[in-house]
Amino acid sequence: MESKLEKLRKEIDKLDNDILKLLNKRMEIVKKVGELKNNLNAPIYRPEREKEIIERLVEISNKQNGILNKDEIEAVFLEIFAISRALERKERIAFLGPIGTYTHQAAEFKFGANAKYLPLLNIEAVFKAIANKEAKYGVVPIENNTEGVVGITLDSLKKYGVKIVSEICLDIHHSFASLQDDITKIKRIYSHPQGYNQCLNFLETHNLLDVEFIPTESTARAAELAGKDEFSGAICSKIAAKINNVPLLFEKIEDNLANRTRFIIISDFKTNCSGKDKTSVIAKTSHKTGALFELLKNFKEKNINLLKIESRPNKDDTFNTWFYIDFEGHIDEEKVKNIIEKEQMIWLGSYLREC
Ligand code: PRE
Repeated sequence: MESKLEKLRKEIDKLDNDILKLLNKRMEIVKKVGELKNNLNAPIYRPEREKEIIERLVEISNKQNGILNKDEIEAVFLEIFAISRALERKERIAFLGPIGTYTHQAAEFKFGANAKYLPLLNIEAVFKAIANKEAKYGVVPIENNTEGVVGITLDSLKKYGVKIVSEICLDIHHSFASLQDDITKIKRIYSHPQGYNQCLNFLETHNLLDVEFIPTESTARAAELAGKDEFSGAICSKIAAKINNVPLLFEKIEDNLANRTRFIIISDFKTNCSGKDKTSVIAKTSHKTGALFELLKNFKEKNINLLKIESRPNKDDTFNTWFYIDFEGHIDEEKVKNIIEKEQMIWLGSYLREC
């Protein structure tokens, strides 16, 4: 067995040497691309190009009956792209922290483990960091399929004039972590309100709905607090519990096991058309009969598929609202550009549709 294993390992070593040689060669070319982009002050992150590369490789792999599937190829190349981007220009990525949040997980998924991260304690601070150029990219949650939209993210998109350049969908699994192994002794539960509301069945089943709920700015902060309070529990991610040394009492406690959150990456530039894009806008309608109907009719007439429409309050002394709308297409397409201009919508970004 040992000699057989050694033989196979030797083959692996040889291939690893080749992979490393090719990776170094790739990174030398990437550095040249970086120099070009830096001279022109052009954006480093080009999601449409990354998509093109992955699609090409998956096709080649399928033709060659390669053992790797699409997800595996994507996982390897997303890491390669993340390292490439960091080599081209080391850019800071702000996210809704602290370390250990689901948003941190989403940021690492896109930018890799080696990027320069800036954890910030609330969503608006991430928007401010992009608007003030303290970070190039920001990662924030925008909606969850159990709880709906994150209002502060929609309001900040309206307020700060930053652009959406990408989206990420993550499966979200909550855990119940506590220093206490007897659940009946728990006196306080820490969590972000969205996390708490996603686990109501679990809380009811374990008679925890009457226990004091202390809302926190993030599920990671909840884990931190539960790590200092032996009569408490936190609803948080597995990673946050681990970072704060709080044992897991229960896992996957969310009501909806298909619980997913959509995150957006915000920045200050326009991404190119990929052929499978989504556009986000803000629209306002007047207080006239059929005004919303007239707005939506445009989409039907131009054969544009609406993906989401959400109304948000103006927050002034009226009860007037504005609309956040997602639809298929890219602003570089004539019909998309026309509808935005005609309805005087505020363009928030056109980006590769991944959710
Ligand atoms: C590269 C890196 C970053 C971009 O997001 C897309 C692709 C890559 O590693 O292939 C290279 C690059 O910067 C580019 O093609 O524009």
